[in-house]
Formats: sequence, structure tokens, C-alpha cells
Amino acid sequence: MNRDERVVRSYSAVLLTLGAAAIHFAAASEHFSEYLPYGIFFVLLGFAQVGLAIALVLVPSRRLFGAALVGTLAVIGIWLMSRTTGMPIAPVPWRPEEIAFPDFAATLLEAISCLVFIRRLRHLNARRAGRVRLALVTAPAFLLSPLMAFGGVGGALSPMPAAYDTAPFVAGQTSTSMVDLVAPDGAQPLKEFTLTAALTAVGGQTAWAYNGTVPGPELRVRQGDRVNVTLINHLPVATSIHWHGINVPNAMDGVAGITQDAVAPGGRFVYEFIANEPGTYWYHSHQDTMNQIPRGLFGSLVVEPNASAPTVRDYTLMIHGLPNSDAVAVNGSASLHLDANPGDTVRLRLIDAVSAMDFGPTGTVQMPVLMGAPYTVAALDGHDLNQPQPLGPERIPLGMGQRADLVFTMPSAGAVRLVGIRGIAPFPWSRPTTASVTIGTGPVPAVNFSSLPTFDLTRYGVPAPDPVLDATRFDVTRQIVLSGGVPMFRNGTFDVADTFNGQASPFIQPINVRLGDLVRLHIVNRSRTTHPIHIHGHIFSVLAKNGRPISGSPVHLDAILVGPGDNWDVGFVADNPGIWMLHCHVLIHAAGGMSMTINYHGIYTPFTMGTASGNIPE
Ligand SMILES: [Cu+2]
Repeated sequence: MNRDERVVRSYSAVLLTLGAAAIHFAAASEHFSEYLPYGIFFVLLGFAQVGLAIALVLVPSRRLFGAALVGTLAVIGIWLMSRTTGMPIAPVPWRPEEIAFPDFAATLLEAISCLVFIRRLRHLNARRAGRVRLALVTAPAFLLSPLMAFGGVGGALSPMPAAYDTAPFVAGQTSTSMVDLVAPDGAQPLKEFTLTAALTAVGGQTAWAYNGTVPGPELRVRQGDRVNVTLINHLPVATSIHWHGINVPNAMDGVAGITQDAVAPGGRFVYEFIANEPGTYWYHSHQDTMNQIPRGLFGSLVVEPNASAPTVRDYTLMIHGLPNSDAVAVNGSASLHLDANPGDTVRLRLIDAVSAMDFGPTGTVQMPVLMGAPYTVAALDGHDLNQPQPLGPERIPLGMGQRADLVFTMPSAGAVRLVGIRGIAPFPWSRPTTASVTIGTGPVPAVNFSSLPTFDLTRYGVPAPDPVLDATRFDVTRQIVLSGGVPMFRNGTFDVADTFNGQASPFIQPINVRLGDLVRLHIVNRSRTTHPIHIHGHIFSVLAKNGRPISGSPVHLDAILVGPGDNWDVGFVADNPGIWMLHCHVLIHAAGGMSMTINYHGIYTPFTMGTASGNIPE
């Protein structure tokens, strides 16, 4: 080995060792706050690696390479032990730690440097290598070490927050804890339910389910009822329940890390609220939502109106994925049959609970089509539309979380069918599974699928007075720009985030409001996919799409479906004090950064999200 070759090989070992040292220094501050001995160890290890790098340049020798090899192997051994059996000296002794990107990057650099040390030990007096071969052998180390060091240092400097409070107590500014925002006492009829979350076998798969079924049981109450639900957690992980679309007091909103601590395994939590608004709603976990909803933790909630007589046939159709599967189902079945006789009035309450992937501009949207009878879209997101006109077969866009109530009269002969329900395509090129619902018996007229129009909520029904739609000025106006694939360091790794105004959760500036404010949101989609933007505790009035005011019935939604390139204006009255989430309901987008809060003046939350509490709302 000639001198040039030795120098080149030394420098690749130096770079690899310095890269690992940089990651250890960057991770030290987080480790100091987590556990003092770890912090000290990381700083000492960083200095040892810097010292080794200097020695490799100044005094290279066979003994040094041998010592470097042994020392680096020991560091890798400690890392392996901490990730498999756990360490005797640790915040929790003998509990394995999770592998994060920074420690993976540092270990990879150390492992490659060990190979270089071994080569130097073997080849110290060996034959010459050609320049080309030398370049080929050393190039990976020269390219990899800066790259891994950059990624590892960036990841280590932006860890998952230990304890992030979306609305902290501030002396003199906040005085009310959102814990105190509960339903007032009253003599409403009490409807009590128990939902036990536990592991359950569904279709040969292990699901996480409420009361042993996916979807969970339908909770059906009357308008004005006091609803009392006890969540019992028999899962191996913490969980919570959010009441989607129905306005509940803030302390009952079920968002882990914002309105409560996630309910630990073996624990329970009692939710209580008054069902003031009739309509079609649903409930689901809001802890680690991205993992818990697809495993089966969801169900429907129907509030029947007090005034009117019940419809002859009133069916809730929950469209959902099957646990651990890309297949779609309605109420657990791919081909559901429902009873109805000629002349019956039928109400179908469609709920989109499919945790879709985001391939393509409409990949997140269900497009169910009702065939066989004229129908009206009586309600969207549980809220009645004014004088809805009868429709023929149309695609009805439903983003995840959204609902549509379809009402029709059974024809004198033949069945009515709901088709066009699609499962998740795991890859952009794969064909999704489908599901259908048949109501009644007999033949259904065929429909040419490709020529169907798409339902347009901006020009359906008849205009009516609406306090938000008719408002001439707003107290708070906020623009929210949706972007996808934004590169950033986040939660301990390098991520392509989904962002609101270029920021990712939990670090998105909240919308600050005061009780009674009229709030206007201008939501602009600059990404290439569709986002159902969901608000907690409030109802949007749709004002305009792409600058054009809506011309039909007032439309009240808790999620607005914003397609690529579109912009929507929505307004709402800040009439429900608390700390409320505003997030995309495509679960991977919410977890990927599209999640923020609406904070009421004077209110704080004592709960935090992050590694200390284990609360992960998305
Ligand atoms: Cu989204």
C-alpha cells in the first residue's frame, strides 16, 4: 500500500468517525433532558470519536487501528444491546429502546469504519492498489459519511417533542382549563353505553375493535338525549374516542394530548354530552389515529330528530376498510343486502371511514353511486339541506370522515343498488377491491359508469337565510395553504411532510379566536391530492368555491373536501370554547403534518403530546 492510498483510507475512516461523533453530539441534548447518564455518555463518546479521528491522521499505526476496531465494535455492541435486551443502566432498566434514524445512521457509519479498520490491519504491508480501484473502494465512505451525518444530525436536532402543549397556561392571560368545559347538569333522558376496546378476531385477522365488532356498535339516540359512554381499554396500548361531527364540550372531544390523556391499558374514561343536533355522525380513536382507525376502532353515531316521525327504513352504511387489509366493506360486508318493500321511504346514512392512501388526485375520495330510483341528498355531514331536488345516478364525492344521507322511495319493482365503493389501491398501478349494497329484491337497471356526473354541493337545493353565509364582515380571517411532499427534519428523521402554510404539526401557528367571533377560512390546495379538512367542535358554512359563492342550499359541514388546485372559503361561529383540532382527515396526511388547533382566548390545556405523556393525537 503506498502513502497516497494510506492517506485516502485514513481519511475515509476519519470522515466516518467524525460523522458518527457529530450525530452523538447532536443527540446529546435530548439525552440530557431524558436521562443524565445517557447525556454524559453521548458527549464522552463524541469526544472519544473526535480524538480517534485526530489520531488516525497524526499517528496511524497497526495498534491504533486495532484499538479503533475494538472500541467501535464495543459501541456498536452497546447499541445492539440497548435496542434488543435493553440496558441495566437506563431510565427503565432492561427495556429495549426503539430504533430512530439518527442512531441507525451513526451505527451504519461506525460499522463501515470497522470495515476500513479491518482493511488497514490486513493491508498495512500489502500490495499496491490501482487508483481506480482505490477510488471505487473508498467512494462509498466519502459519499455516505456526509450524507448520513447530515441526516443523523438533522434528525437528532429535531426529535419528537417530549411534551408539547398546544395552549399552555399563561399567567394573566389564560384562566380556564379546558378540563372544566363539560356538559351542564340537566334532566335530559340518559342514554348509557359501554364501549370496550380490545383485540378481536375479524375475518381471520386480529382487529382492534369496540365490543368485538368492526365497525363498532351503532349508537342511536334521540335529539336532546344526554349521551353517556364509558370507554374501557383492554388494548395493549393507550387509546381515546373522538365524537366526529357532533358538537360536544371540549373536555369530551377525545383528542389525546389536547383534551385528555390517552386512556392507558386497563383504564377507562367516561364521555358525556347532550345530542342537541340530529344527524349522522361517527366515533373513532384519536390516539395514534393513523394506526388505530385502520385496525378497527370506529363506529357510527346517529341522532334521530325529535320533531319528525322516523323514516320507514333508516339504514346507516359505514364504508370502511377491513382490518389489516386493503379490502373495502360496508358494515363489514363486501355485498350487503338490506330489506325494503315497494313504496317504502328509505334513508341511507353513508359514512366514509376508509383510511385511504393518497395516490392520484381522487385517491382519497369515495364516489358512491345510487342506482334504481331517483333520490335526494337530504343531508351532508349530518346537516339537512334546504329543499333538495331529486337526482338520477351521480357520483357523490365523500372524503374520509364525511357523510351523506340519501333518501328515496322504493320503486314498485326491482332493487336499488349502491355501487362505486372502492378499497385502497396499495400501489398506484393496482386495482382496488369494491363493495356494493343492494336494497330490496329484483333486477337493477344498468348504468354507464363512465358518463355519470359528479354531485356539486355548491349549486344544489334552494337558498335560505344563514347567519354565516349572510355575514358581511368576519372578526378573524385566515388563509390555509395545503402542500404535500415538503422536505423537512421532523420527529427525529428526515420527512416529506404535508403542511399547512409550510409548517407541520405540532408547530403550526394556532388560529386564535374569542367567544362569539365570526371566523373565515380561505383554504388553498397547492398539492396534487384531495384533502378533507376537518374541524372539531364547530360546523363550517360553505361560502364559496374558487371564488364563486355557492348558489343553492346553505351547506353545513365538519369537513370540506379540497381538490388539487381548488380553493374554498368557509366560515364558522366560534361558539364552543376550548382547544379544537383542525386537520386533514386523510390519516397519513394528518400524521404527516396537516394538523393544527383553534385556540380560544383565556383557555388552556394541561395536557401535552409527545414522548413524555405518550399522547400522539394523529
Ligand atoms: Cu390530506
